Amino acid sequence: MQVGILGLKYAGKTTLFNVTTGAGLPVGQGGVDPHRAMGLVPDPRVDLLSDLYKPKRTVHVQIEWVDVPGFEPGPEHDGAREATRFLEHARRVDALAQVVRCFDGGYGPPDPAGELATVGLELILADLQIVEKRLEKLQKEMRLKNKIEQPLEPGLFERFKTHLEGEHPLRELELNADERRTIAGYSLLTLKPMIVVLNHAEGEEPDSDAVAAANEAGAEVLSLCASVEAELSELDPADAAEFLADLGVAEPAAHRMIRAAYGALDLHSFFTVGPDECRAWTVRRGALAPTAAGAIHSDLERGFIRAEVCAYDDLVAHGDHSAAKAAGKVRLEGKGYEVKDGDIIEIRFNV
Ligand SMILES: Nc1nc2c(ncn2[C@@H]2O[C@H](COP(=O)(O)OP(=O)(O)O)[C@@H](O)[C@H]2O)c(=O)[nH]1
Ligand SMILES: [Mg+2]
Repeated sequence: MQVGILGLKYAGKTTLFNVTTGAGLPVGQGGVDPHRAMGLVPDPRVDLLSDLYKPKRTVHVQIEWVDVPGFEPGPEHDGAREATRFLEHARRVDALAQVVRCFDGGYGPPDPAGELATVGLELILADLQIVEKRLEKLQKEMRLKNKIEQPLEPGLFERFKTHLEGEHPLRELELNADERRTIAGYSLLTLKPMIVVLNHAEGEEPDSDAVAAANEAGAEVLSLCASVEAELSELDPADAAEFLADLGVAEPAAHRMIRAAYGALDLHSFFTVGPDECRAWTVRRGALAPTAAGAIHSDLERGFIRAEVCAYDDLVAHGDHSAAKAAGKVRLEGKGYEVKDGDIIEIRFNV
């Protein structure tokens, strides 16, 4: 599962990529190469479980980040080439995180709403191109064979075309499960989940016009100062904690941002605990217990009998697993159980 960090040049994409992955790349280069790396999804719940169990190992979930080359709308032909490059990379990721420059930083007065509109329009035009091509193919198919293999497609793509021509992202549309299945293979950009990261100068407030514009595009909005987050991520944990305490916040803004991106991928976490290892695992929302077991090991899925489940909040409220059990908060669940975010699970299996 990949999240693409995209936006205009000098918006702070590589700075943010360094924060999410610890890659330590040079910033301010306006480089055109994509970078990719895995990064931890910080989860205070895992840390607390780790404090409780003192395991030999603590393991967080990881997701992959792609630092997509920046888009700079310059002279027409150059702009077009840059657009192609950034669109190609955006096409291959599962969710988008657009970074918007709200600081000056010597790059000129920021224009967050304008940046959102520029990038948003590129994504819309790219989708429109795909939709129009597909409609032409469908018309040809109709002429030659007098029938259409995917009967849902013509109506759906006509609807998409109208919507995109109105300069609206497709994520605004309500689609049913059949429609989603029909278009799953087209990697339409404006259907991908998107979060918007408003990148501020230190100590500045979110820009209300930018927030409104991002909300309108159907995106989740977060504000942070990427360069402060970068400094913070380089401190050792004790110094970082002290720094945050001075600011009166519980955790770095980047942690919330990473979790928002993780959530946008439609993923959530369950935990396993014990003296050897406390660990967060990832499953799609809606996944059933045997799938969760399979995330740990294929044997656990194959030989799945039951899952012993305790909600994270219940465990914390009662202090430990045996107290939670005594209070009736540990359940035995079968194959049809839908795993919830924060479930602490032990799989019973037999192979
Ligand atoms: N003042 C300020 N500067 C930032 C911030 N985020 C990034 N920068 C600086 O802006 C420049 C461009 O950042 P970079 O991450 O390379 O942008 P990219 O082109 O989008 O990858 C660098 O010099 C960063 O140090 C921020 O939040 N505030
Ligand atoms: Mg960069």
